[in-house]
Amino acid sequence: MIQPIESRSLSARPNGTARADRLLDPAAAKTLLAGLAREEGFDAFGIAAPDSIPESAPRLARWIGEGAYGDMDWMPDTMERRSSPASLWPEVGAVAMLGLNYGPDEDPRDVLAQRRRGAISVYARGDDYHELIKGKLKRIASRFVPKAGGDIKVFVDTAPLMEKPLAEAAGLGWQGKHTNLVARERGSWLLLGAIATTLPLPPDAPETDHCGSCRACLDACPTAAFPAPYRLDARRCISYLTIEHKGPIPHEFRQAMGNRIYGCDDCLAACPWNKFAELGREARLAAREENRAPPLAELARLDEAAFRARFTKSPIKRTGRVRFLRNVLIAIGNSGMASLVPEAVRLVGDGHPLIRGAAVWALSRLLDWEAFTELRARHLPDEPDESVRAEWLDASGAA
Ligand code: B12
Ligand code: SF4
Ligand code: SF4
Repeated sequence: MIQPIESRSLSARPNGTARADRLLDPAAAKTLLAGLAREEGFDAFGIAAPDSIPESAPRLARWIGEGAYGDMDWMPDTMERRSSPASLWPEVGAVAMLGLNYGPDEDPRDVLAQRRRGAISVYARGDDYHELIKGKLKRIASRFVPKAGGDIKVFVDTAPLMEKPLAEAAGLGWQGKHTNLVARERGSWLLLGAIATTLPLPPDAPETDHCGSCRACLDACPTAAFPAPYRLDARRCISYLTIEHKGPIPHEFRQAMGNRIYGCDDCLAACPWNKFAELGREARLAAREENRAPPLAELARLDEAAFRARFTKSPIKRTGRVRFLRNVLIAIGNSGMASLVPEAVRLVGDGHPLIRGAAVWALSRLLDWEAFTELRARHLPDEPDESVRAEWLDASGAA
């Protein structure tokens, strides 16, 4: 997953120091790097040559041309540099791709049937992997450079680097029809990080596609977000809608969201290669108990301070209370639970229009016509925000 920060790349050596000479031959440097990656707990490692993904640039350009990035404006803004590692860093000699297995200890789809509870995607149930992987990569870099020489930059998710095609080129797995990397040894549950070096490390053989005629992930998607195999329209994806999208959730997707309040794992979990999945070994990525199936009522009561305290060190914190409560209210609207009405009624009076609008929609689904119109008469005349007024009026037809 992502966050709209330009780049998390960092140099392993202090600014201003002269470039280190090559101290090891490329094969020995690769062996050293692979060993350090293993010591830091990475489960997969491979090297991609900087020019190994020539087909990615036109595919990225097409994806952006179609507007599939939604309001993730940093995608078109960085397209040029994202197209290949050499556009991002002309001196790059090789890109090491590293994978961290985060295989869950339960089927993440089980919680989807528990309508008074929220579903948080597997990667977000523990600590934020960006910080975790960044720390690991920095430690590897600081041990590698003094012995092997060269310059180095590390990347986790947010830099303009196409991690999935590079990981495929490095032999870690292949980009499945759901567009994520799948590995024969562990299925879909792998988070990626990258180490770029000026050293010309010998590349690994790319992995080949093992999807065959399967289309389980495509059929599993609740919002039909795949216009074709291997292509995702982020605007329709619940992961994008619940994490990245800033405005109200488009009406078209609200029911399909069910109780998914942060990310979505349906296409990943559907993959038959997960039969080889193993439990993730990194304790900090393991699910916190309170994030497995949190009661929606409990989440709806989080004020700003409680939200920040509950999601310390979690990726959810970066999305913020407002968007998170918007998602919780959509799930409340889908719950069919009259017991959740008081939560939504209270949030109709929230200070933020995104929350008020989602609360109106939830109530339009949970209240009968009489109760809804009575509430509308109380709130609509004083509602200053155009989008919330529209929710009251739209919902009137539905209630
Ligand atoms: C933007 C982004 C998103 C967006 C868009 C996702 C997308 N598929 O593009 C949204 C918000 C939707 C998202 C969601 C998720 N994300 Co995300 N995301 C990214 C990010 C930052 C960039 C991805 C990107 O470049 N997209 C642009 C498109 C054009 O590139 P692409 O997906 O590689 O598309 C390729 C295919 O379409 C293919 N293609 C196109 N046409 C054709 C035709 C044929 C025949 C073939 C073979 C291929 C093909 O070529 C394209 C280029 O290689 C990466 C981190 C990074 N820096 O790479 C993480 C990343 C991809 N996300 C990740 C994760 C974990 C997720 C979620 C699972 C989180 C969740 N549980 O909610 C979901 C999965 C949704 C899904 N099915 O993709 C991981 C994936 C790890 C892995 N094993 O692959 C990454 C790598 C982060 C990380 N460092 O670990 N994400
Ligand atoms: S993450 Fe969910 S909504 Fe997004 S493509 Fe996969 S199944 Fe569809
Ligand atoms: S579910 Fe099937 S089509 Fe989708 S990535 Fe897995 S093997 Fe490929």
